[in-house]
Amino acid sequence: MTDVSIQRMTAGADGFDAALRKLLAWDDSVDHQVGESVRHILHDVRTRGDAAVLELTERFDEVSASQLSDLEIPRERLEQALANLPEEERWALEQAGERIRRYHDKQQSESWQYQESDGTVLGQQVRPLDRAGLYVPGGKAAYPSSVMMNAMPARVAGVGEIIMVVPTPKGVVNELVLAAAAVGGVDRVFTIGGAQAVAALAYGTETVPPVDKIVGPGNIFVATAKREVFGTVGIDMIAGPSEILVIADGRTDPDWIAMDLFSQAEHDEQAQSILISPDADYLDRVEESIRRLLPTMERADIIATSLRDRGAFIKVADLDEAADVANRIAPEHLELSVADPESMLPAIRHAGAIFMGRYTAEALGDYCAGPNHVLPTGSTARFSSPLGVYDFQKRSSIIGFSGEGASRTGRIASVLARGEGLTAHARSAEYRIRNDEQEDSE
Ligand code: HSO
Ligand code: ZN
Repeated sequence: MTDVSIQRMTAGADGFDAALRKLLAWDDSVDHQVGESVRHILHDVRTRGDAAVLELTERFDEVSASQLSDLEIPRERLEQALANLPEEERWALEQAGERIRRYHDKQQSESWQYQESDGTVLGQQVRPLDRAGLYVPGGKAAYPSSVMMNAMPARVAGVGEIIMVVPTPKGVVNELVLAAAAVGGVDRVFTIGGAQAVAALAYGTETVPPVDKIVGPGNIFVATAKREVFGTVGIDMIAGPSEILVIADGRTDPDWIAMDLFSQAEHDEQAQSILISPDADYLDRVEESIRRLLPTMERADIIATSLRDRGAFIKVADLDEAADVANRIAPEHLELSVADPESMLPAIRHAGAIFMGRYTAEALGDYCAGPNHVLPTGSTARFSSPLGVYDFQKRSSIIGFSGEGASRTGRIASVLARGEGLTAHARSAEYRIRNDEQEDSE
């Protein structure tokens, strides 16, 4: 039987602060060698375009083609992948897509304007990005759900064109990923990956059009490449390993909680699952469930390593203290497995997504609840938010002065500009100042 041990901590006890800091410590420093080779690849693609992408794809994925356009999957092929899925899978994908779209529709932000009494108009105009790039990992980390979670908000935002890249090592194509691209409304798909695909999206090649923002998860090479091209294009967050924090009042079936902890632990060895409860006996009972259920899991080894290396059970005095600890952790996913989650909600300040009550398994949020599953990890929920429609839109300020407004406000600008020693600014404003206070209404 797979052995498992999870460290126990008591909030407020001696050494708790240091232990918590150690638990959350996460080294995301980029390996020097990886940085070097990524920069080399970026430069190569930037200068040699298609030819470099083709060579690198042959080297890393063992896929060869005489021209890059041969690595594009036509849109009809995506629709075909969807149509050919087993009925049940297509149903689930479409249902999830529908729920995700409906939720994201709510995130539309409106342009606005207001008028001042002298006729001056000020406002903000919201516009979608022209083109977004979506990176999808190949192999075992290729999640169709992530394709939808990344594509859907872009589609809802009104992005002009969504370009997806997905490596197909040895030419193996994941049909579910293609089907999810169809549901998510992806426009073009290229079967390229790694830093070379990020470079192609950022700089453009003869065949791949340059995008304005790159989103989606990837391995260390992809993450490093995204960091490097940031500035040339926008990027989403750099996602760390999955995390779940469960606050339990001690009255949820311990098997449910054990499985909720497993559900993120099974993502990878570095994933983090933490349980907080005021009830010490309950922590024992969840541990018993873990011992009994773990051997039944396909990914038992990954789960055991994740729980041993990064998991924790934290005993608190009460639910108020639980909320305090949760805010310090600022988890990606927070389950409030308590009788009255609503009453705890005001105390929660930092969490990517909050799952309310015993019936709300985090796994539903990963697939089909509706909200996005691309969430801030590594305590970054302190300052960032789920991926959303707003990530694919930007705002322009609107400024329109009437003659009277320019005259009045120009006096302010003139004083401030002279204070900064910028005479052209000052005079530009002053030209429009009227000396006679007589009105006209242009
Ligand atoms: N829990 C992951 C997303 C995911 N889960 C995809 C299953 N498939 C994000 O932390
Ligand atoms: Zn998950």
